[in-house]
Amino acid sequence: MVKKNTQQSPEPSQQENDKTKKLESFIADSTGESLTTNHGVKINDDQNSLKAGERGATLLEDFILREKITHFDHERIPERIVHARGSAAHGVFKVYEDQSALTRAAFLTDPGQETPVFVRFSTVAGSRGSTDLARDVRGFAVKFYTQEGNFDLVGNNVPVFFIQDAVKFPDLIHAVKPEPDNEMPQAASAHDTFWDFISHLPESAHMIMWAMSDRALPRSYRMMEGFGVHTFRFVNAQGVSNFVKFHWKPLLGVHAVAWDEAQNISGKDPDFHRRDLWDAIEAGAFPEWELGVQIIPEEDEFKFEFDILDPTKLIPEELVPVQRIGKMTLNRNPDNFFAETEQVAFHVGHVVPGIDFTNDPLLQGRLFSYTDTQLIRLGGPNFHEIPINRPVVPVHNNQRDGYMRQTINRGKTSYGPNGLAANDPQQVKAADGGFVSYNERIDARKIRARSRSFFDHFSQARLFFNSQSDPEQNHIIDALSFELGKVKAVEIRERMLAVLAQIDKGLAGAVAFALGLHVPDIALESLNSSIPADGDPADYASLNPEGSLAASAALSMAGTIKDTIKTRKVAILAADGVDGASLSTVKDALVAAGAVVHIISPKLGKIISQEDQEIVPDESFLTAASVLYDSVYVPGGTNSVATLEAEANAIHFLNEAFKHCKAIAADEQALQVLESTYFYKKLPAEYSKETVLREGLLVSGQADELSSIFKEMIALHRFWERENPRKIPA
Ligand code: HDD
Repeated sequence: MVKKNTQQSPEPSQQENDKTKKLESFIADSTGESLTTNHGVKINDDQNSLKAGERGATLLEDFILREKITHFDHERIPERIVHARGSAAHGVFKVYEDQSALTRAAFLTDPGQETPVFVRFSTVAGSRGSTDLARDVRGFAVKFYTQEGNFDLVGNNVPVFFIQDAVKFPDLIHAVKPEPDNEMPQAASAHDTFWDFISHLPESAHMIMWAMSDRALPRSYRMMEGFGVHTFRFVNAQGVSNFVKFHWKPLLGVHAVAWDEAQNISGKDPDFHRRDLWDAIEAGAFPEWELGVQIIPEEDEFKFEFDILDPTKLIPEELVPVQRIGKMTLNRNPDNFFAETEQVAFHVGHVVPGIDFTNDPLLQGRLFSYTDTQLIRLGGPNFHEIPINRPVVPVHNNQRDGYMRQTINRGKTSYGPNGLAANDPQQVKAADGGFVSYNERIDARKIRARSRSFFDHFSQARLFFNSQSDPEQNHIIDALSFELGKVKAVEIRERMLAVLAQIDKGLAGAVAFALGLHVPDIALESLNSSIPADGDPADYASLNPEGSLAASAALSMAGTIKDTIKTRKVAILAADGVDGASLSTVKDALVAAGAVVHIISPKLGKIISQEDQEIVPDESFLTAASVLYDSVYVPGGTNSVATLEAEANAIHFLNEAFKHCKAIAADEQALQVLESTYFYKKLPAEYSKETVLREGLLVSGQADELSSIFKEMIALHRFWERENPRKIPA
């Protein structure tokens, strides 16, 4: 049996798989055990150091003290240079149907095979202790423990990247990290060095649109898409290759929070995403994604308006549909954050037979960086022996020794060929599963250069902007106005406006207005500063063709799944004298549909309903905040309503929920609470269901009817149209 967390996840049988069984032998459980030193000596006194007399000096001889302090002094390892802040979970992956026509990767050919996975989500720029709700790209790294070795899909929640060549990665990260003189700001791109760099690098324009969109403010890790970003290859048993782009599609839909809300969450609960993932898994609401692939036959490599090796480009789903080929379910929280989440070592170069690389220059550079970074972060070449990194299949080779070696290799030979051990371990024929690189033909001169096919920097940025709904476009304008507003150097702001003008004149104009500037007239040819010393600027000028696709629905979040309230958090505001029947009818209906419902009252302890029943609140107004919930319900009950009406925190809760465009419902008896809010008097008292589902505000005396419409409202997630007046003073 797998050792469980103190809070037990349901259905433990589902959680046992090859990887959890292997991990089991490393798990230590101190329940009922004696306290010992690291060398197994039982400890009698862990309260006092060894001294010369009761008041005397501590003795150097105290090996128990020395060992304990020394270990403590060495507890920290360097955090990841990027993606330092993360959270992870265990799970499983299953392919729906045999994909052997496309790939020989065994885990994608056998629908009966359940492959264990470990998935780590992360922000990029912030330190380990930074907030989850920073405006940032999110890492989405999946380790598949397959029967042919580990395959790591190290992706992001955005399908493109800032740069086209790995040689620019250190520059990008130096620019976005806190500035080197004063180490500010933490976990934020809203500062001069980032925008200075971006304004000189037009290849980042497309990624910037994504990073300034609501994609950078996910409601939950469980509600994000994931992308492998690069074009990879699938290779089948016959050696036939197809290009492939990987996608993760969340079954709960793709949802975001508002920027003002994100900033507030960062104060109220900087662990918001970490807690959300943990709580959902503990509650048995296992997060699920479908694995999607876009397949591009080898002969179609050059049929697109962009280069499929360029990581700043996506392949619109209208051109190549995403086929959903399998499902991943996360069903177990880690036992130990450091041992698993911190020590897991992902590498884009961990592939299995049937999956191979392309010549994308960003991917090629990544193939070097990931092992190198683990060497410094985990302290030596044996990081693959750390339990979370071990494959579920045996490892045999002639690599030996090094810091912290765990394996005890028997025998005299650690070389091949050898005669003493009959050449063991043996190489493996391709037909028996030996990895063979795809034999791509390469016939080229050795040069430092970039293909002109990589120089269309704006048409997909424009495609993305044009594909957004009105509220999403407004959010991009607001985000750019915020970020550039935080930039001190006016010339950086102006240069960025010139870049934005290449994407969309209206966008540039709106941001310029917010900044109190005019869009400068900087010619397309002079936007790119990423030119070699001997390069002719004309050769490096950006291209900006119109692009034949006007919009792509898949790029907007507006049309995402909106038919479930599973795991959505609902606050019920209540005080003594609450109408217990109205409260429990609504609560029970929401819980039955999978929502998480918390009762929030002026104080903790208990409240007494008008029916004289005790109700235990989950939070008080001191410990809760509207930004931690997706919607609010106010039940009736004369005394409760009177208390809430006079409770400034309750009114603020509602005002803020309204400002952040959330579903709000109230019993008819609670109308006076709503009337104390800023927003209620602005709205008509009577609604049709259609208006309710447009406005996200419902008042009804019928708890049953209210529950059913309220569920539809919560599923819609947000009512962004409310932002138009933008006058809510919460
Ligand atoms: Fe990277 C970590 C994703 C480009 C160098 N990267 C890292 C992680 C993710 C990504 C999700 C965190 C893994 C974890 O949870 O432990 N990186 C990407 C994507 C990229 C990308 C989607 C572009 C398509 N990365 C990239 C480049 C380089 C790196 C171009 C260097 C040339 N990335 C690293 C790294 C990290 C890393 C320094 C830091 C920690 C680690 O590797 O294990 O090697």
